Amino acid sequence: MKQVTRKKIEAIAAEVRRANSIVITAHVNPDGDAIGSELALYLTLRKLGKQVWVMNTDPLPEIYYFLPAAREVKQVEDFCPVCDLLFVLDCGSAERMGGNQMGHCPRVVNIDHHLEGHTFGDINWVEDKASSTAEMVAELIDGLGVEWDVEIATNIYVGVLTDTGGFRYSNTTPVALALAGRMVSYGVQPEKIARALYERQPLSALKLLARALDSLEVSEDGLVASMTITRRMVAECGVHGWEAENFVNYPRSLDGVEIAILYQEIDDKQVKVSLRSKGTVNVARIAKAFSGGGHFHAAGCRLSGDLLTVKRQVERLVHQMLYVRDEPISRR
Ligand SMILES: [Mn+2]
Repeated sequence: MKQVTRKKIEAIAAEVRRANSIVITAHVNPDGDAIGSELALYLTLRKLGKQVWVMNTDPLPEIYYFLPAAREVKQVEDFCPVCDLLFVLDCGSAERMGGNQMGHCPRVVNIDHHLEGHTFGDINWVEDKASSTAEMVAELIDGLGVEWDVEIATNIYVGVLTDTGGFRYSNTTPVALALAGRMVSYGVQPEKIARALYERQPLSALKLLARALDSLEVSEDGLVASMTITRRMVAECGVHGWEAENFVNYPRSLDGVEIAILYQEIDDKQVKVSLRSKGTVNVARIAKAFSGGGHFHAAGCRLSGDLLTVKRQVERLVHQMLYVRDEPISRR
């Protein structure tokens, strides 16, 4: 372990020792890494006898209901925690927490692997080489000396698994794979988790996928592919509480595609945009330009405006990022 890492973990452990009441939160639209990290830390701090709450501004996607302690996650729209210590996980900026953000917590610890700002915590532990926040939380759990169990391990495993795209993205490092192996040694069953995450689609979601695939658009040079999900499509397919973000993997899977985009209409005024890159374009920069966040190869943001306006805005920026001089970046 690096010296800096050990120092950060020691400092965080000291904060934990001093605190009685602790709130854990993560970014808006929480994903598997955000939730897995929150719940693993929650279970760990409970074992240390702390009063702990997990609070998010957005609801927990149904797909994660199977996670140990998932029912402990509280959704609070006006997030304004009052506690001794606030943990902010997997969240590049205070704005990405949503709600009233910091609330009334004298101490804030921020643990993340995104590249962004991170100046909002009293302790900011940021490792952009970490595969996931879950990987960092696992190191913290070791540092706190709490005994591992299958519940904690399951949450960590899901964090690493989902943030590496099922061990496919470039952040699938030796450390990430070794950690996953270690979680399996604590009783995690990869087959069971893969089934829970990837093989439980409701029929309505598959119908929505068919509609979404019908909307597939590919740029003339084949480098950019996008799909669109309208509210009407969602209503007509009868989809409820289903997170369609993974559909972005279909345009991503096309041969030759560099950037894949999924547009999801939220309401009249808002569109959710998911971005994936297979090559040289940093989609986090695109998302950040629209106050979103993410990583080099996977990022997202929400834009105000109707679908057409939003598409035009995003496409303009994608075009700028993809083509420097006269030729595409990927062909240089
Ligand atoms: Mn993450």
